[in-house]
Amino acid sequence: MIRHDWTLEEIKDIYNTPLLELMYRAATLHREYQDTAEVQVCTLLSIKTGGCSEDCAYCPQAARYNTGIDVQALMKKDEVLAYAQKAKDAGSTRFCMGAAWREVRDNRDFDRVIEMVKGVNEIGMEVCCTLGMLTESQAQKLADAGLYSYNHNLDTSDDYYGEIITTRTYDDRLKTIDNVRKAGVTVCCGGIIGLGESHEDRINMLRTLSNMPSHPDSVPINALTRVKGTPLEHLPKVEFWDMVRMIATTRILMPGAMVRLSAGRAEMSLSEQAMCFMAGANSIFTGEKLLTTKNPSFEEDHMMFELLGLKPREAFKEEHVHVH
Ligand code: SAM
Ligand code: DTB
Ligand code: SF4
Repeated sequence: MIRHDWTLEEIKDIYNTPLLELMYRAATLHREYQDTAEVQVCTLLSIKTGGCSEDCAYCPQAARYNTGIDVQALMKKDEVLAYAQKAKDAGSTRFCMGAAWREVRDNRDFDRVIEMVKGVNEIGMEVCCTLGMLTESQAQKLADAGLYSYNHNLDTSDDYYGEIITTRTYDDRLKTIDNVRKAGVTVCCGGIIGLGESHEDRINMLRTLSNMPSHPDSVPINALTRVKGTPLEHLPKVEFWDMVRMIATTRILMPGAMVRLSAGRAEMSLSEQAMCFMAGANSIFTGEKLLTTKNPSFEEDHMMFELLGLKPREAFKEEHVHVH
């Protein structure tokens, strides 16, 4: 049964279950609700890199930190479409375009992104964007252009959020997610572990996600990628087992969602990634890079799929309902 009324105590109990038992429970639900032979392959491309006005403490693209990222203007549509086609040829079925923006503005760059959305849609991939905050009418414009999904993460708990970002609020994030839903675009919303948060914060973030009126269609779980020059560069590396615990808990709370093993994959072995799939992950980000940091290559991922007997989930498998 898909629930939206999880209590903090219930989530705590699940999260604190001994690891192998937790994995077994998550794997059982995974088998019940999902096709475990399939993994959703979502290719990321940073279409506008660096120079961001925000202060997200983890982010290499924030202008205020000295991370050595070159600021680049919005990419040309033809280049974006060529990369989307390359991703499709490599087996990817979803294409996510990211921009280092605080929010979308109604300007010529947004018009150009709309054209990119139309173009990727014509290639036959599920189109996703992550462009920062969005108004309802902007979400509607993207929906009309064929946008399938919008990524906007909670990142962490409401309580811890202020330690990580001060230039916009938790409520701003929830509002954007609401605007996306109203436009009939599916929601991709998750978070990051390893920001210095407590277990309680992780549990609280999962409570917010799993008690949404409908669960996000995909939930990215990122391990902090520590980038030199950001305020979080000296934090310890996320323990692999914490990633497994987080993925399994997410799977149990939201059995119908795609749970995405996101940032951090480049530092994992094949056996570690396999363990994440066993624990309920059924989606990954692929691409030559994530946005600016290292990711396994298309070839490496192809080999992993062969080895583990996985196949990419086909595009548009479940028609989502547009509520125009
Ligand atoms: N600027 C837009 C925004 O913030 O919504 C879109 C792009 S932003 C880079 C998308 C997400 O990437 C962030 O919300 C965060 O969850 C994730 N992210 C960014 N830097 C990261 C890092 N160093 N490690 C892990 N996840 C990261
Ligand atoms: C998400 O949850 N993770 C992706 C995507 N959504 C946009 C981004 C991860 C970025 C990691 C740091 C970088 O490559 O710049
Ligand atoms: Fe800007 Fe997004 Fe990075 Fe925050 S996460 S600094 S909003 S690009």
